[in-house]
Amino acid sequence: MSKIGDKNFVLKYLTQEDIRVIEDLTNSLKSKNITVACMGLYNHGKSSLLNALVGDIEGETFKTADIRKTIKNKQYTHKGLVYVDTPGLNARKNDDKRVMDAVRKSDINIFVHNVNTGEFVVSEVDFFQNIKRYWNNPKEFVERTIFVLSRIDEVNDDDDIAKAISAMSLQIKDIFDCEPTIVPVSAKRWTAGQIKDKMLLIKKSNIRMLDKTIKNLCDKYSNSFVENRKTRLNDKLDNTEKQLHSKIQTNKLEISKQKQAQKEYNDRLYDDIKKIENTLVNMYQKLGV
Ligand SMILES: Nc1nc2c(ncn2[C@@H]2O[C@H](COP(=O)(O)OP(=O)(O)OP(=O)(O)O)[C@@H](O)[C@H]2O)c(=O)[nH]1
Ligand SMILES: [Mg+2]
Repeated sequence: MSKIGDKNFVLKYLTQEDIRVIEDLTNSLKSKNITVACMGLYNHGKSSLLNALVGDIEGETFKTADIRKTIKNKQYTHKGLVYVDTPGLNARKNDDKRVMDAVRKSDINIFVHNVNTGEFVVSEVDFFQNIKRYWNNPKEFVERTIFVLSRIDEVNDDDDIAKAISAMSLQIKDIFDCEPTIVPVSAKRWTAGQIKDKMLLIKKSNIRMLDKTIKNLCDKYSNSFVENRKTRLNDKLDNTEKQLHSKIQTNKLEISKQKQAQKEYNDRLYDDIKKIENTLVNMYQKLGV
């Protein structure tokens, strides 16, 4: 068996996480669908929004509630788009990892932000800073992300919506140095509009506008999705190679340290033998043997 085919050998030098990421990225190359990942803080309305986007009035496709409902990434395919729902950022330790998993595999992102909190809060900014730190091309993240200002039915004054949008825009520009696309929506109005057959409510929900924005992004970037997926896989492979090289250097250093230590030990032993021999010679001389 070749070394790389030996699981124990691979796990000694690469983490299980590395292997999973490489497998995920390789699989994403085979997929013909466009993946839309939805993310944001706990309870900000991600699952409700996705239900509206896939046309589910009952809200059964993606589970929603006031208590924490989404614990795993869940995906659903609708009209050629794979919508991925993720657990709330910062809700639990492993949740952010699940969100990062989804972003890594997605072609388009929807970042949901609750209008009631005003501008992006610290944990959202931390998430963006992490993207900036670990993504090879952070601007590309903003270009293929739609920032959604959710639950707009809960504010009475349209000025508050405008203020939140300009504050969010400034924050994104500050971090990524590029302009975000921000769409204010209300999943609640969309559901009510559908149930009561009220066009005005549906229009004011802005869900159709969001749907259009997603389709436009799909058209704009359709040629680069496969290229992006390849780039992400190559970047990961490059990083893994660098990681392995650095392990080789560490191991070489360790071997040379051990050799040096062994040499010093041998030298000390040799000195001791010499001392014992000299002592014996002296003793024999004193005894006149
Ligand atoms: N008023 C109003 N409430 C909403 C809207 N969208 C969602 N909600 C409510 O917000 C709460 C959370 O909605 P979810 O869609 O489950 O939120 P989530 O972000 O998926 O939550 P987690 O998966 O637990 O992180 C529920 O009580 C929803 O009814 C909206 O547009 N307007
Ligand atoms: Mg949810």
